[in-house]
Amino acid sequence: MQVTLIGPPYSGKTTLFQAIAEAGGSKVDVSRADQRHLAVVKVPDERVRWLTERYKSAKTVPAELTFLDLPGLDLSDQTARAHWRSNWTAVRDSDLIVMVVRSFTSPSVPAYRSRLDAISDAEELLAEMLLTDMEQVANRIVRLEAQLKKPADRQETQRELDLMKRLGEALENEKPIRDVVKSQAEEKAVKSFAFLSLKPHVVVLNCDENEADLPTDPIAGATALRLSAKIEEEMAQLSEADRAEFLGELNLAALARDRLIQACYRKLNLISMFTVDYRECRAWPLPAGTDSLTAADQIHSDIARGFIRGEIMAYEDVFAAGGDEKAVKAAGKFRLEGKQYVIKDGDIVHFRFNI
Ligand SMILES: Nc1nc2c(ncn2[C@@H]2O[C@H](COP(=O)(O)OP(=O)(O)OP(=O)(O)O)[C@@H](O)[C@H]2O)c(=O)[nH]1
Ligand SMILES: [Mg+2]
Repeated sequence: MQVTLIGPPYSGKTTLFQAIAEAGGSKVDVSRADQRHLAVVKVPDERVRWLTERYKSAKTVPAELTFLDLPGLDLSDQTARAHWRSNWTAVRDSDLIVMVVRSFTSPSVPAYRSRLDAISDAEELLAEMLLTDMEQVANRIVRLEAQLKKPADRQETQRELDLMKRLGEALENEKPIRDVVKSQAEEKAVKSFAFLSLKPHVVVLNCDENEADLPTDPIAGATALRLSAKIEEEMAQLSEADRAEFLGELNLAALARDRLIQACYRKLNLISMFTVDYRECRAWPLPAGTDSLTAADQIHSDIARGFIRGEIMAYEDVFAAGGDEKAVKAAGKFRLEGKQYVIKDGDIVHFRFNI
């Protein structure tokens, strides 16, 4: 799963990206602002840490997300805007969009459009995404209308044309495609276009240090998070111990970057299933609603092929019992589930199989 950071110039995308990338243990070269940056990041999860310790697992494999940092999108300059257009392809290839908008004050960093207005910046980005989708829809309509003149597949062409016209109308009324596509058939019909306004998005308000960590109302209908990219980046450079001290001084419970990565994970509708023994503790990212058989197949196709039962315990129950599996069993909280059981976030599983 890929998360892409977009935003106006100098909003702090790369600064935030560096802090995020550090969570993956990867050093990234961000020396060129006009380049794309990519990092695979470990999703922070206290449960994985606890399970590794409890089962003395030799290896830990957390869930991962890929983050992509794109150059700033300057909509105030038509040449820059046109130049940036090729980047939309990368955004289309991603699963989630994080819009980073500036709300920090700094005399040394030029303000986008010579003002500081994070909400307008986010709205402007959204409007640009709708416009980009609209162009795509309009092009498709022209093609379909031409196709309609030919005898083949008229019914299907007409059906798609009707759908595209409906999408076009919604976009003109400033509605995202997400709000229009209802049925599974329609979802399938639009999937290959990878429309921007069909993707989930999160807004990050990059604000001054003293305003970080405050709760925020949704912006333009999207989940919003406040943080200071600068603090995050500085903290990412520190050792674990220094970081804890620094967090304490700033009265912060956790790194905002961790909250952001977790928010992305949730927004992608992913849950974590765990497998754990002395060899390995692993978090498996699964789309919410995944059944046991599909989950087993993720681990190994043989396990799905010879599936017998899933032995399931909830992390919460194991944690509450201090890791004493016998106590969990005695309390009737150890379950055997079939192929259709829907895996829940935090389920610790062991699949029995026979091939
Ligand atoms: N004071 C302050 N400065 C910041 C913050 N975040 C970023 N900056 C500064 O703003 C400038 C731009 O930061 P970048 O992270 O490069 O911004 P960007 O969005 O990647 O910029 P482009 O990729 O060129 O669009 C740098 O000088 C940063 O040090 C912040 O939270 N507070
Ligand atoms: Mg940048």
